[in-house]
Amino acid sequence: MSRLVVVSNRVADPRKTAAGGLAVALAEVLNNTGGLWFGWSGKIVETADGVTPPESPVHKQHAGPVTLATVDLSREDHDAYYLGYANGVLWPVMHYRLDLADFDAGYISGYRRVNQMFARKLAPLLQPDDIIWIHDYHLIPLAAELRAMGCGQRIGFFLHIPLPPPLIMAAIPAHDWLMRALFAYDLVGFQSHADLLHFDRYVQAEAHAEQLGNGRYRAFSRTLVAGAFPIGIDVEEFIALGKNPESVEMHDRMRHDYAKRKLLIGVDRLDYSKGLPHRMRAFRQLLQQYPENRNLTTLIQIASPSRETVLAYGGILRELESLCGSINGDFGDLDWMPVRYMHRTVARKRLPGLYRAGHVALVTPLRDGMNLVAKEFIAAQDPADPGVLVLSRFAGAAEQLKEAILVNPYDTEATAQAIQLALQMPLKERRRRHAALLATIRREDVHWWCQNFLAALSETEAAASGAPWLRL
Ligand code: GDG
Repeated sequence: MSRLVVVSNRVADPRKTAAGGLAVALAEVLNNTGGLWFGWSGKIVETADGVTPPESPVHKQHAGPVTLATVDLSREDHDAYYLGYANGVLWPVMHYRLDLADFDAGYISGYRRVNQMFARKLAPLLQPDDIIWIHDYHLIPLAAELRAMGCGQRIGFFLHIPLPPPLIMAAIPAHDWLMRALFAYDLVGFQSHADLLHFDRYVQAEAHAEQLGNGRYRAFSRTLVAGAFPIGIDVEEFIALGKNPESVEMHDRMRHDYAKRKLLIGVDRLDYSKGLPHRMRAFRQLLQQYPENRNLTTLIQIASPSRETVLAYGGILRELESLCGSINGDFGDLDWMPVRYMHRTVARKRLPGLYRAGHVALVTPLRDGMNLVAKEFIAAQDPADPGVLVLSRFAGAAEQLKEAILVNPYDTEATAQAIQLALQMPLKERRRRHAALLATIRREDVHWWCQNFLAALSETEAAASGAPWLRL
């Protein structure tokens, strides 16, 4: 059996239980095959102005049969690659937010430099029959860099975030370079069929790719397979997490403290793609349009800190604080605060209890690759008395979770109506929808996702038989 090599911007220690669903799933596959996980260590090496820092050595650590190999980044590389190009250009554009993109011409050279450095450090660690799985928008050109160094192994890529329609993608000055870099992979996976369709339209229009059937595309003298592989969660692990004392205590305390009220729950990284201000406006509309909810409904919004050094994130924080303050000021009472907003992270072992205490979850991103919170909320519910999921139609998860109440988060009134419907939903209907949703996330869980992707990758034609890769 081939060894699996996973590459992602950050590497998680598979032995630590705090790691999320993705880390757990990848760790499981890595544990089975005895694999290597390569990425950035999270450390930034500071150097004096004008001094070129020495290149980072590879730090190796063994976690059972898995080797974790990491490299540090210099401040300059981190700022251009991670803050600049990945999170200042690719993240906003791929979430359809051209208005927030910072197309500073200097970022792309840092992005490329770090991908080249990753390739230089990774190549000597590779074995001829390794299967390599590269993750996410930070590392799009990594396979091209590896190919230019002569790597002929099978290489797959999974994009965790959306791929926008061709004309939005085309706003990135180097979009053709990025798309060409994708053709260095043997398999490219997207979260949803919508993303796959955008890829199909892009490569046919901009790269004149030939469609060979069965998801195969030919361009730049290379053939790749593209497909939709919606990521799931480890449902059984999440259900088990919900039985731990911290989670049970969280649930009981919330239901006790809010005994007279219905709870709406939102759990998101504080990110402009998650639609938090739109959600607050819909909640305000709910209180205006359906005054019977006043004093009887509380929205608990966790907005965990994220990428605080990226400029665009300061604005969303201030906007959210101001909206929550004004809702509480306008509608609150001496014994009722309509919105409890927390700009902090809740311990993972408490999350299932928080979700289970919710009568309704508000998962209303403006655009999202998948959205795992929606799936975690379903897994955490009591099947006998489940809460209701209000889900944005713009989350990748909406393609699978048809029994949620799907909303357009830009439509404040319709979203308020949907929340009202969720709050009023009879038990029988809640149970019916929840049973169907739980069956879906169980069937299409994170292990299904991993296995499908790796099976599709091992079925691709070996890259070694393709044309030699010319440096981009
Ligand atoms: C990217 C894509 C795609 C959140 N707050 C807390 C907390 N979380 C955890 C959730 C969940 C994860 O973070 C968030 O996952 P999402 O899928 O919602 O979103 P992104 O972070 O944007 O992830 C996304 C995903 O990659 C996977 O491919 O679905 O579309 O953007 O697991 O539980 N965890 C803890 N405390 C918090 O306060 N412990």
